[in-house]
Amino acid sequence: MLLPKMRKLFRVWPILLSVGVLISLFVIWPRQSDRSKNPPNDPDDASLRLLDSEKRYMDNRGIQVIVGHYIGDSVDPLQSPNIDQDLLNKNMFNPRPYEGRDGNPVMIPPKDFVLMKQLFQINRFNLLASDRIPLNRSLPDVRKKTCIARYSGSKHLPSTSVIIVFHNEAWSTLLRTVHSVIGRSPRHLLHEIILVDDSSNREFLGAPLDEYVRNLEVPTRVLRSGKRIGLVNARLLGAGDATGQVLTFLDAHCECTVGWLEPLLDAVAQNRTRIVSPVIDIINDDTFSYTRSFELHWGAFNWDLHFRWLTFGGSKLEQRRGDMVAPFKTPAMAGGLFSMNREYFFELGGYDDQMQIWGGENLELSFRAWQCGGSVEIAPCSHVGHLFRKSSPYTFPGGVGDILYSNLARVALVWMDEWAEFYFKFNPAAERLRDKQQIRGRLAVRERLQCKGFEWYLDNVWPQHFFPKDDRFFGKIIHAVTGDCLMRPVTKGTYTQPFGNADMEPCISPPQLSQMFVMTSDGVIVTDESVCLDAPERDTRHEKPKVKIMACSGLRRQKWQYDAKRKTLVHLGSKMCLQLSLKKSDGLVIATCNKSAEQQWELEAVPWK
Ligand SMILES: *[C@@H]1O[C@H](CO)[C@@H](O)[C@H](O)[C@H]1NC(C)=O
Ligand SMILES: *[C@@H]1O[C@H](CO)[C@@H](O)[C@H](O)[C@H]1NC(C)=O
Ligand SMILES: *[C@@H]1O[C@H](CO)[C@@H](O)[C@H](O)[C@H]1NC(C)=O
Ligand SMILES: [Mn+2]
Repeated sequence: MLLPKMRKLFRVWPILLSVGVLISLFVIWPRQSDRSKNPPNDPDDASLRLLDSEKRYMDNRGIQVIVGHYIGDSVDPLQSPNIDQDLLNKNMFNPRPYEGRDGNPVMIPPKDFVLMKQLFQINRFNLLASDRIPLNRSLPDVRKKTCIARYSGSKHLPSTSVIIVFHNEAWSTLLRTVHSVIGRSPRHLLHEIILVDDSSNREFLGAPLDEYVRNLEVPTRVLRSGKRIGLVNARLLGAGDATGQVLTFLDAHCECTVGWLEPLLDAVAQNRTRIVSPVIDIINDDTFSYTRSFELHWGAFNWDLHFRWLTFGGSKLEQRRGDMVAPFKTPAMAGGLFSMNREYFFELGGYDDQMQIWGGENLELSFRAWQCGGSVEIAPCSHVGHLFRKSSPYTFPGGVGDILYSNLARVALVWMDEWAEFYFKFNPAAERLRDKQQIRGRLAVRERLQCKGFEWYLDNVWPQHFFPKDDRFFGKIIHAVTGDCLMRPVTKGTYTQPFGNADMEPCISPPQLSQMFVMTSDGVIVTDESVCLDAPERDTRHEKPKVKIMACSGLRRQKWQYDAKRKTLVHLGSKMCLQLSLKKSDGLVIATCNKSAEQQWELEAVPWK
């Protein structure tokens, strides 16, 4: 889901470690010269390590955002006048035995830079590098020892159909996906591989591909959609043709690591209503180096319904200490890579076939699964690399906006009850498309399965959520003297921090989400993107410690109490009061409570539905 808004991902973001220690990291844009290091070779060390290549895919909490994006094609004739049809139709796959071995970066010599840059335009990744890497390159075994032990038994597991949808994907990335599946899955667990061609026009993806897959050692076939039908319908086409007990969906530019499949199938075998995703590692789009990513992220979404990775907060991490390798539940999945029981896929209503191209289908399936009795989980022992691109221009008629917002409007209308109103109220782009949606068929699915409501989902699946609710405050936090509104740090330009010093600005009308805060019944002041009003419990250096907006930690330093009579916001950890220091332009601080007007605040509720 690379939306224009989400292109803001590649920035300088700090990250909050689970213990609440803040470490600021700075993004260094990888150049051909700064080679990413090898993946960490001691995967048993669960501490969070971030390599250069990893940092640029971070969202605002320092966590990578998966792009459930399947379009290989990105050639804009205006931007790339030197790319013609002959070049596009040429398969330039030209492997060298040792390139990319063990997931190492490919070094392109300077003499090839011009060609490299030209070919980069075709798929928005370094095609020259990809085409030099063998289809069966080796990758490091990134598993923890406990993972190897857990899945070593020759238990009986169901077999899977692997479904890979593509549109104008490069030969080398597509077939490296296929070969990594074949080479790193126990043969008896692979029922078949189904490639679904969503109307590609590259010549090499036609008859030559049919010919190539005929000789593979696992039954593999190519289904052709005939016309452009989009990710959701292409996946439905593949699923309808599959006969394995389990369906496993992969993007067309992945590389599976050893042991990737067993944890997914084992989880589905234990409970057929589970939808299980692997941990998504990173294939660098410049060098094709392989980087293991942190295992304990879980997926959710922000107020705009954009997918986000979140880290385990303190107590949630504690719960996991007992078993760090078992699959864990997640409110939402990234969407590109997952396994589920085939019959259950259809029982649960397949996909919403009126969703176009891509975007939103991951949330739709996540909500549907949870609200209708299933679950969405991540198997931390399963690792699959995914090629993340810095940019994915969109070449579908109608533009990315309308397609995405139509899809999200459908998700909201069918599954989110009153929270749909919240979404539409603050997202005019989706509101505009709301009345165009025919959703009767999907509401019938919800009815047939007697699914629970969105409130149940928020309370039970994602109790840490930051959405408004009737039992919490939602609205503006206004300073009594200046009349200004508390803001979350907004993003300006490409490199901005989503959190930092809390800021005050004139209140905007009509109300904007950047000035909206939720105050929960246990005193957390939180806003979109799961960032919280934060102050130190004890600061020996400063008489008036600064107040910041930081990733929510669940710690006492982020708990507040509003005294409606005195109009003060008392910081529970320090017993001090939130103060806007006007004279010395200290900004927002906490200071000893003293009834001064600088410490007075109005909480102005804003209707959200
Ligand atoms: C890849 O395949 C080639 C040709 O079949 C073979 O020589 C090579 O050893 C294989 N490499 C790996 C890492 O398996
Ligand atoms: C399967 O998972 C669902 C959803 O988490 C749960 O309600 C159900 O009890 C589980 N079934 C079994 C047999 O464990
Ligand atoms: C409260 O403290 C501030 C400095 O922190 C001071 O400027 C102000 O005069 C005090 N107000 C009262 C009412 O004591
Ligand atoms: Mn992808």
